[in-house]
Parts: sequence; structure tokens; C-alpha cells
Amino acid sequence: MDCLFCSIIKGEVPSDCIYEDELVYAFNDIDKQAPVHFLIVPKKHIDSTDDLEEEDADLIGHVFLVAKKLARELGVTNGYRIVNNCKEDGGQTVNHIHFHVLAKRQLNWPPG
Ligand code: D5M
Repeated sequence: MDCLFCSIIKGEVPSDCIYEDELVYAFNDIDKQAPVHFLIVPKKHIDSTDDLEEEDADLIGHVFLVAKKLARELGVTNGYRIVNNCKEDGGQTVNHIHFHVLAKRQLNWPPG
């Protein structure tokens, strides 16, 4: 199976990595939508949020704690947004679950 984010995690495709541990890989988004915009990607290949199982609960909790830690380390002091696009109507374009973290500008609501 060809998966862009699996290739990035393996180092086969270059990325601007900002953090890695045994469970997740984080790198700056190539199509930056805010002064801070990075992706946190579980190393386990899961297609989307709609494909999560009970056993993935701790992994997804870990993603959010890494988001908080990295936001602090990047000097984010005024809040941030964590986005997960799920499947076609959710706007997902890469079919490996990932979480966008956006910060350092006022983000609008509702999303488009
Ligand atoms: O978001 C998929 C995101 O992945 C989108 O914001 C662009 C980003 N992307 C795609 N290819 C790369 C590479 N090679 N490096 C960094 N970022 C990348 P989605 O939620 O699926 O629409």
C-alpha cells in the first residue's frame, strides 16, 4: 500500500520534522495556513478517524498531549486549533489519520 505519510515517517520522503516519539511523528505542513501549522501523525497506519478502534484511544489522547507540548515549545501563548479532517466531506486529502495544529493568528469560525 502506498501511503505518503507512512513514507514520510520512514524517512523515504523528506519532511520538516519537529518531533518524533514511539507513537507519533510531527512535521510542518507544506501548505501553511497559519504562522504555526504542523501535523501530528500517528505512526500506526489508520486511514481516518472513522477507522479508529477502542484500542486506539490512548494513542489519540497522546496526540493531543503532544499538540499541547509542541505548541508551548513553539511559543504559542494565546491558543491554537487542532483540526482533523475525516474522509471526503470532511476535506481529508491524505488517507492516513493526522491532526493539524494551527496557531499564532486569529482563526475564524465557522470553517468553510
Ligand atoms: O491535510 C493534508 C495536509 O498534508 C495538507 O495540509 C498538506 C499536507 N501535506 C501533503 N503533503 C505533504 C508533505 N510532503 N509534507 C508536509 N505536508 C504535506 P488533509 O487534512 O488531509 O486535507
